[in-house]
Amino acid sequence: MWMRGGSSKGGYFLKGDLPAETAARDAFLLGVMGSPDPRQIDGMGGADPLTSKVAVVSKSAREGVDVDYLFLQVFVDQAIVTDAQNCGNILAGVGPFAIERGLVEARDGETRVAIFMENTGQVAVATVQTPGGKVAYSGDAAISGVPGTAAPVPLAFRDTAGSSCGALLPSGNGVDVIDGVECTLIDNGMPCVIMRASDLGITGYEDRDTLDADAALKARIEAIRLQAGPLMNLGDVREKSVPKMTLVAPPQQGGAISTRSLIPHRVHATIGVLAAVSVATACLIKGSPAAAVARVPEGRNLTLGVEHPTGVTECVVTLDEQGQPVEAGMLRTARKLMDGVVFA
Ligand code: NQM
Repeated sequence: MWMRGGSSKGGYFLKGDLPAETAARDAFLLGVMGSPDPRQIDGMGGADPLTSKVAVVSKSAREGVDVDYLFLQVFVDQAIVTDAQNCGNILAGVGPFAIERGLVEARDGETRVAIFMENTGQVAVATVQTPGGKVAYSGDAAISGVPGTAAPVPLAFRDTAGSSCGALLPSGNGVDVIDGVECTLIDNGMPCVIMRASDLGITGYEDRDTLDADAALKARIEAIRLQAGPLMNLGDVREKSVPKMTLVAPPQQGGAISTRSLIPHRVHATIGVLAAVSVATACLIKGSPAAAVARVPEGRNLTLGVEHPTGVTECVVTLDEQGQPVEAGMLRTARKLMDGVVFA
């Protein structure tokens, strides 16, 4: 099934329909997407990392969990398929897909689907609109980066701190200096390196194409990323899609912070779901580059607007009594685009 999940798009497969062996599965998926090729002309991929994504879904044997979800990023112009990151946008389509395929029984009204995210080992809960026991895709919810409105799919995350890196701040510091640039190395669901845009000589309000065309800036950011990888317990990240690189600036649209994200080599049209949660969390770390530019409300249940090139993504972060993040939530939507047979 091909679906839009949040502001991403990709193929959703039942695990049992794919080759069991990893190399054969990856070769099949590269063929499906038409990679490696910058245009992905011979496949389903949309010549953009945001539309070259795969969800592999199966019924879960875990207590209290409905389905297991493995996210795979199929690189556009390299023959790489990686499970080294999670994806909270593609996650938004997993609940509807699981119901459509009969892995989860729908209730009349709405159906809660507990999803084990295999990439990082946490559970997310998606609430899917199911009037009359059927998935509804149309509705009134709007998310930035997607035209029009659709049925809401709220997502709730718990225990995402250190999902891939073992700790919220894997280097043990709120701020590290790499190549003379202050960085926060953080993982609250997505490993991210957060830097002040002004420290890299830009405003942080440039559009996607302008930043994508700046080869010197991208080379400087990649040099920082390769050094951050080992500090974040991610090892050699040359062939990995993490950590994501986020440039921050003061908010301009009433949100908490403005962002431009590289995922990690192309500039994101918006920002990833879990990346937004990680950036929102970084705003709460005293002395960090994000905190220096952010406007953060008071309280323990915080709605933080993360501004990006095409709008604002609102995250809700709940803190415990010690001020540590314990839960995060975000509104997404999803849409079934096509159900059929794909050829590799
Ligand atoms: O951060 C893109 C996306 C993502 C990831 C990426 C995501 C997340 O927007 O949870 O959703 O960072 O590669 O789809």
